Amino acid sequence: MERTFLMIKPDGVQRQLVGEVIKRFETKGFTLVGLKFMKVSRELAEQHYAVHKERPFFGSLVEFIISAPVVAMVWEGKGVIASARKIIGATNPLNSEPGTIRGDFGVDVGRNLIHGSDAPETAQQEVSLWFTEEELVSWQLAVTPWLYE
Ligand code: DAT
Ligand code: MG
Repeated sequence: MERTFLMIKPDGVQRQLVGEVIKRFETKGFTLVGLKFMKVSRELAEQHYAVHKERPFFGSLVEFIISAPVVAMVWEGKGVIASARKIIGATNPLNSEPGTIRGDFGVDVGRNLIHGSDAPETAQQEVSLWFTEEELVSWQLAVTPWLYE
């Protein structure tokens, strides 16, 4: 079963959207397999966003991610990587469709509330960067037969 890494960024936590965000993934039918509330170290933030190292916003992005607590999560389900990106919405909240998390709650690209892995390879990398095997829980929702044919 596919897994993806999601992180509610400091703005999402400060805006008190943790429950709202988790609810959207729960009601969609995905399974939570990892969850932690944490302050992010500079080293982890830089590793996580290493692909953007040369971009002009890299410094402020890292400062922002380490500025206040985040919620790191791993979610599981059929097609969860691409589906989570759709639920999250476009990178710039002004371009995100209403009904998406960024479209419903954000206005600024530097305050877009949540991160989601963008592809199977990055999902795998990010899950193992943020979580140890022991921190991930393999379990099955009791409603599985009502979610999957
Ligand atoms: P996404 O988070 O949708 O995968 P990304 O990987 O292109 O977007 O960029 C990572 C984060 O960097 C993004 O969530 C917010 C920030 N960012 C991206 N483009 C930016 C820009 N032009 N100005 C400021 N911050 C930006
Ligand atoms: Mg990205």
